[in-house]
Amino acid sequence: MLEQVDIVSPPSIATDRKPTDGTRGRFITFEGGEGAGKSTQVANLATRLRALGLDVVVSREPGGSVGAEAIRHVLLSGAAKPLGPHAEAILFAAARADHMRQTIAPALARGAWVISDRFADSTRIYQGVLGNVDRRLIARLEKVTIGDLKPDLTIILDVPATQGQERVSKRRGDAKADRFEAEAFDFHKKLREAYLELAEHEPDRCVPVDASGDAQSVANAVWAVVNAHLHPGEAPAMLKDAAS
Ligand code: Z5A
Repeated sequence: MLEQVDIVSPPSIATDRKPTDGTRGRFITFEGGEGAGKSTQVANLATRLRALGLDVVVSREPGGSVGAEAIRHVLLSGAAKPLGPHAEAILFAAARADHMRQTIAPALARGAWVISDRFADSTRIYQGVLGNVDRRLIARLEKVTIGDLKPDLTIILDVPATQGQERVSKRRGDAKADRFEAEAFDFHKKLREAYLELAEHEPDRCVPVDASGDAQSVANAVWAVVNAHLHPGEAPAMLKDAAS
């Protein structure tokens, strides 16, 4: 049945500008398990890029646009959990489609550097690998939501599951765990393995960074990776001009 689905490209989500044409901005995503330090490192990288005069848009998933933030609430509250991982994958994709259209594509088209705290790899790993959702469905959802506008660089922050969980529970205090934080320890261990496997399969785009050290040393390691892959200091003047 899946084979009969006719997939059409999404109506031009600004995919007319390719990553290498020199005018489109750059798209960086952060991935990893809970407590890996994604939000911390996204903020740090944004500060460093802005210091170079670049136009930087920070976003997150699920969320990053009005429609996607509404879906985020449904997903993280656990309201969609009884519907099963297939339905959750579709909801994450619906949120991503809005995020792409409203936030990411317009920012890249004007030459901004977009940094997203999680993106499509989270669906591949959480719903695909851990939720056992058919990978063909995941691939097709990806095709209709992001088209050719793939991240230029994905940084996978890698910490042992115990360390990530300790950070999250320290931050949470007495508050209730959300839908995904509440998963068992084994889930978080498999999550880490799945991300490392992804990095092995897509080494040109996905770079694992040891995130077990203090926030500053991780930030330095992230900065080294971004410089090696995307050379922000040498960004064409037109990309920098977009910030002024
Ligand atoms: N999900 C999905 O299933 N499918 C999808 O397609 C997408 C998402 C897009 C979103 O949760 C959930 O949705 C997520 C996957 C699922 N699962 N969960 N839970 P979220 O957005 O609420 O949370 P998160 O993405 O998992 O991130 P997080 O838990 O907030 O962690 P983080 O962003 O990686 O870390 P942080 O907020 O930067 O830091 C956590 C704490 O550790 C904080 O107190 C920091 O001050 C501290 N920290 C950070 N770095 C360090 C270092 N280096 N040393 C010590 N302490 C540190």
